[in-house]
Order: sequence, then C-alpha cells, then structure tokens
Amino acid sequence: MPWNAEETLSRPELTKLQSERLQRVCERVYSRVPFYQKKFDAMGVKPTDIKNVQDIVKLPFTKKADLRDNYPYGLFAEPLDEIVRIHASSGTTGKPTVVAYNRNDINLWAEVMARTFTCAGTTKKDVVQNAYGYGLFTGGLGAHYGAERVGAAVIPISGGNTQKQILLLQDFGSTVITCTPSFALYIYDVACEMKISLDTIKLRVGLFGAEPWTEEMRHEIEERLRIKAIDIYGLSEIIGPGVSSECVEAQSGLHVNEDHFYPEIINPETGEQLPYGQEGELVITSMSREAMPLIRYRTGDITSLNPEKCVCGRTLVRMRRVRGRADDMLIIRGVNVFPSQVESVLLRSEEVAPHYIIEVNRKGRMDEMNVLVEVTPKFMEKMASKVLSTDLKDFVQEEEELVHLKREIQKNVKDIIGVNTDITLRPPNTIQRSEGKAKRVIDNRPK
Ligand code: DLL
Repeated sequence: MPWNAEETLSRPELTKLQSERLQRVCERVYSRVPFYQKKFDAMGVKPTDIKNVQDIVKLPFTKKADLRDNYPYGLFAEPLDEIVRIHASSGTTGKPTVVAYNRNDINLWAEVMARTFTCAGTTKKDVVQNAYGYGLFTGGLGAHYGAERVGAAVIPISGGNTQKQILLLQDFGSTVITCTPSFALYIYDVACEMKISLDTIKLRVGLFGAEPWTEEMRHEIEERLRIKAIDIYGLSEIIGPGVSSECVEAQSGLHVNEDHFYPEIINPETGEQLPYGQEGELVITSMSREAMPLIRYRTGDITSLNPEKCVCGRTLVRMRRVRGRADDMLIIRGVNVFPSQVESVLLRSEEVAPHYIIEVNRKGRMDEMNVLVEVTPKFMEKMASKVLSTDLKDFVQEEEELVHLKREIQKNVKDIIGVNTDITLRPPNTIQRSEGKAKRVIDNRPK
C-alpha cells in the first residue's frame, strides 16, 4: 500500500493539482525572489500566464550556476527568521550550493521520504540503519526524518565506521540499511574479512542512491548481501533524497513524487521538452517548496520518463535509473562514455569485482582510457597454482590468465560501448573503497 493517497491519483486529478501548485509557486517566486522576477520579465512571462501545467514550457530554466551566482542566500523566498534548516552540497569546484527549508518544507521532506521508505517495503516494524552521512549532505537527515515518519526505529549511525556498521547490523538486528551502493559493497567486503556469517544479520532491504549505479551492480549487491536493493533518487537543490524511488513490487523505474516535483525531460542542447520515453536531461520544478522553490531546475541527470501503469498501484510517472550526469560523461576520441556503461560491461565478467576506477590521460593529441579493476578473490584462488601475488607490485599483468581476462573485457568494452580501453587488473582490496559517494573517474587531461 502506498503511503499517501496522492500517489494513486488519476491523471486528470494529478494534472489539476499540478496546475494549481505550479501557478502558486510562480506567483511566490515572482513576488519574492528578484532573480526570478528578472528572469520572468526578460522572457515576457507573468505568473498569470501560467494557466495549467503544460504552460511550464513558457518559464525560464534555473541552472546550478544561478545558485552559485546568488550565493549564499539570494534565491531564498523567505526571510531568515522563517528558515529552519540550511544544507549545502560541496561540488567539485568553488563555493557550495546552498539550499534552505522552512518548517513546511521539512514536513514535506519527511512526507516524501516516508513514501520512499514505504515504496521500499519499510514499515514501523523495521529497524533502519541509516548509513548516509549526517551533516551538510542531505542524505542522512532526509532518510532519518522519513524513516521516523513511517514509525521505524532509526539508528543514526551516519556514514563511515565500517566495522561498527557490521557490529550494529548484528547486535541491533537492523532490517533496512540506507547508504550509497558503493558503501554497501564495502560493508560486505569488511564483513567477509571479519568472517561474519550473513546468517547472523537480519537485513532484508537497502535503499541505495546518491550516486549512479547499474542493474549489474544491483545484482551483485542483492546476491552478496541477500537483500532487495532499491534505487532512490534526489538532489539537494530540489529537496534531497525523496524526489523518486523504486517500488519493491516492480523494481523497474523510480516513481517520481510528481505532485510536488514536476519532472520534464529536455534535449540538453536545445532546451526543447521531449516526449515520454525519450532520453534526455531531467528538469524539475519544486512546486510545493516554500523557502527556496526552483523553477525548471536543470539537474544534469540523464534519464527518461515512463507513464505506464505500475503493478504496485501507484500512478506516479516512473523515471528510468539515472545513466549518469551529463557533465560526468567522458568523450573519448569522440565516443560518449558514461562511467555507468563501463560498470555495466565490467560486471558481466564473473572474474572481476565491482571495484573500479576509470583513468583518462592525454598522450599527444589522443585521449586514452585505462580502467583499473579488481579481480575477485575466487579468481585469485583459481589462479593459486600460478602463484599470483596479492601484492600489487608483484601482480604480473603479463600472466597468461590475466592477459586473457583483460582481452575479454577490452573486447566487451569495444563491442558494447565502442571505445578502445586499456585494462589494468588489480588484486582484491587494492582500489580505494568509498564510505559515501564513490569517485570513479580520474581525468588527468589538461583542462
Ligand atoms: O545525493 C541526495 C540523495 C541522498 C539521493 C541519498 C539519494 C540518496 P546531492 O548530494 O545534491 O544529493 O547529489 C545529487 O546525485 O543530481 C545525481 O547526479 C546523483 N544521484 C542521486 N541519487 C542518484 C541515483 C543527493 N539513485 C546528485 N542514481 C544527483 C544516480 C543519483 N545518481
């Protein structure tokens, strides 16, 4: 059962609600945020021109750079005395992106995260080990409030502290875990090192997000940890986690809370709105937010929308698993490569583990891609007679089996993605693990 009746509205009911909310948020930002007043005026559009949700195409986009330009408080639609929370996302360069919530926004956040937990099959009977980081990052507190709202017992352990995570999994009987997918695998590895039997833990489901991951990664996590792995999506600028979530029934696309967050897919080059089914950049309008609503925010995330009926009964449109961010896309000798595509090809091979780094270098005028990936402990066992060393410096890349495996992966990458790559195989546990968002790409090309 969905958490809230608004998740099962008929399309006409939903469109009506969206239209009302869109009108309201346009009035709000136009009258309160000088940045939006200027933008609307420059396009010759007034809030009263927005009669229904289809009129959204008349409105200007908001970009991450607009948040930076108005740093820190320039896009707030309320005075500071109404604001009760400020979060920020670090970004790779420059100043953080600042976002604000008033009391109603925090309430909305708990509500949409309660939907997310319910979507993943969490109830008040569950013990939720929340291993998203607490702090400026929205993952920790967002998941915390949502899990409390459904009445589950929340363990606010935050990210990191891997051995303690395992101790609590065992002793506190956690049934649900929330963390990045890469951290889930790390926890599993450490549990193996500690020789912990999975029979001693009660975990049954994980809510994973905050970084791109693939179907292949899902299988790895589900098989290893013996749980259901649910994909959850969100971003600080819109609310944090709570924008969309897979349902445990279908695990096929993430239901967007589109009564609050209106999704569009656009062609990132032209800005033109694309129909359902077509892949492009996700744009979201946070229609119910009060402290800092954003109009047509360009997320940079690449996905598509699917309006088909879902077996779970929710009528909310589903977005496909995010392929990656437009700005994470590598262009290697003219071929567009998303790190998630590389992950998906790597994990087709049973001999390699889901721990990898993509290095890009420039030699002369040519871009070269090198994928460093760990072989599995099982592969090491199989090769024991060949005395393959687990020591990095003695891990001879010319060893026959390694050469064979490298060739196989190279061929798959070429056939499926269309790009030549070097493969460097690494012994187990030699690639840096992540306790939060994993860093998969090292781009050494001159900027
Ligand atoms: O990562 C919010 C979040 C926390 C989502 C916990 C899910 C779970 P930011 O730090 O602002 O917020 O980063 C947002 O992370 O634009 C995507 O590029 C990426 N991202 C988030 N969830 C997913 C996902 C949080 N399920 C950015 N799949 C977004 C792929 C994701 N990418």
